[in-house]
Order: sequence, then C-alpha cells, then structure tokens
Amino acid sequence: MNPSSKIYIAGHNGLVGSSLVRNLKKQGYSNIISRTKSELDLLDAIAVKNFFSKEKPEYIFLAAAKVGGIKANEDFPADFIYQNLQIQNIIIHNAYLNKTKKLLFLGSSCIYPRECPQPIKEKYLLSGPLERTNDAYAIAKIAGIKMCQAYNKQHNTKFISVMPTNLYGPNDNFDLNSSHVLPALLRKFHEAKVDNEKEVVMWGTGKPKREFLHVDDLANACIFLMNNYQKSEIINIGTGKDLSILELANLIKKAVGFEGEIVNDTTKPDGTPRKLLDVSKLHSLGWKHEIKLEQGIEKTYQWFLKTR
Ligand code: GFB
Repeated sequence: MNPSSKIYIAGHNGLVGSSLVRNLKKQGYSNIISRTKSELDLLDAIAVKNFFSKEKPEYIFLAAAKVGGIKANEDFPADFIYQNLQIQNIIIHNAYLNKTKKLLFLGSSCIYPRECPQPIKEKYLLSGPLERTNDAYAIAKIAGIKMCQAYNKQHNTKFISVMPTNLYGPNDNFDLNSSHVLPALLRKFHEAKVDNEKEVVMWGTGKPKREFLHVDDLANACIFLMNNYQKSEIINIGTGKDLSILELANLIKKAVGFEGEIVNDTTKPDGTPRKLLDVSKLHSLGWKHEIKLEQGIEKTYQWFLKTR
C-alpha cells in the first residue's frame, strides 16, 4: 500500500475495523473508505456489487463479521453461520471481479480443533473436531480461508488470511449476554464496585486458558502483513502467552479496585480448554506485539469509564 492507495475497511465501526482506521490514519494512509450499516448492508449482494463497481477499492481489510462471546455463539449459531458466510462470500467474490490488489481476511483462533496440541501451529487447521460452542462460526471462517486460497489458486488473486487470538480494547462489546470474557468482567467488576456488591460471578470453572491481544496491536499486525505477507497459507496473530480465566479475573479485579469475592457459575460453559497460538511464523517476519495485558486492561478500563 502507499499513502494514497484506496483502502476499504469493511466493518469500520467494530472493535477491529475502528482500530484499523485509527492506525492506518496514524501511519499516513489518507484514502480510506467505509460505509455504515445503513449506507450499505453487507448481506445484500446487489448493493455490495454496486458499491464495488463504483468504488473499486485497491486494498480491502475484511473486518466485517458477526462476532460474540461463548453464550452468543451457543445461542445464535444460525446467525453466526449465515451472516459470516454471506458477508465474506459477497466481498471476496467482488474483490476478485473488481481486481482488488490485495484483500486481508480476518479469521479467528476458534477455527482450530478443540483438542489441538499447544501452542497451535497454522498447520493444525482441519486436523480434528471443533469446539461445539462455536462450530457454526468456525465453519464460516474456515470457508472464508478456503475461499481466499481457492481464488488465489484459480484466479491468481492476492487474498491473505490472518488468525487473531482473543481480542479486546476500545469499541468492544460490553453487553453481558453477547460479549467476550474480558469486557464482560471489566463491566461486572466495575458495577460491583460502584454498587458495593460483595461478589462478582465468573462463568464456568475459571480453569480454561486464553491468550489476549490488544486490538491496536492486531491492527498494526494486519497493516504489517498487508504490506509484507503474500502467501495463501494462514498466519496466526497473538502474543504467545496465555493465562487462566481466574487469573484474568484477578487482574481485572485489581485494575478496577474491587475488593469482594469472585464466585463461579458452573451452569455456564467453559468452552475450549486452551487455545494458545504459535506465533513463530509472525515473529520470523519481524513483527511482535507491544501492549502488555495489564497495560491493555488499564487502557480499556479508562476508555470504558470515559464512554459510559
Ligand atoms: O470470551 P469468551 O466468551 O469466548 O469466554 P471463548 C472465554 C471463557 O471465559 C469461557 C469464561 O470459559 C467463559 O465461560 N467466562 C467467565 C466468561 N466469565 C465470563 C463472562 O462473564 N462472560 C463471558 N463471555 N465469558 C469465543 C468464541 O470463545 O471466542 C468465538 O465463542 C471466538 O467464536 C472468540 O472464537 C474469540 O474464548 O470461549
């Protein structure tokens, strides 16, 4: 990309898309295009086709997706599979038709088998059964990866797929039913502190382990890979470090300054026991994350307080 390249961010209001816009602008890219949901419905094939033939973006970051935490994935699998397949199908095909120079597709670490050896190497894709709480979402994302690879093979396109670990940061979803664990716990601890509650409920056993990456690090990795990675093979983006949900809860508890207890709700699922990404491929290209988890939690808490 060069500073005046025409770059389309699909999903620019979301956690990932908004960070991509912020960080692309910071790095001097000035020709960024985007459309809100009301201006362009990404589920509408005709509207997207018209948008592409008019705008002909040179580069695309495909960050538009139906996303959510463990409960949303479990409760609404039809929405997750339909919306994600539809959005990515239409955008990837139109990128090909309109000769987009390069497209970056965002997958997820949940595409890997539930019982994967750890840390998870890119080559473990499709080597075993998926985690049941998010298999609809994972199948849609796997289809997106395969679609990018198929178009590269048959049509000589340059479509790359990146697999981020669990993300967090500004513009995250803080709704307790549909959010991921980190924003959910930030909100729960904050509200418990303000309301002088004695305890905060943590779903599941607290034993599963997760890896967390600040979304500004993810955006910078995506920009780096758009400029430096050409292969069809998927590439992981993470920190290479994980911790248990209970350890995460204790970090958030400390950052918020809550002094009560943490209690478990074991009627809620644990999900995948562990999903730590092997990031050696990314590191070998010369990229490493910068924001430490404690620092990222603090920054996100400050953002949460400011926007309430
Ligand atoms: O972040 P999370 O919803 O999704 O949950 P996944 C991670 C872990 O945190 C689970 C526990 O073991 C949850 O039971 N947890 C504890 C909580 N308290 C809470 C809480 O208050 N809210 C939430 N949400 N969890 C998602 C996938 O899996 O991760 C998606 O469903 C996607 O498809 C995404 O891959 C990155 O990490 O389990």
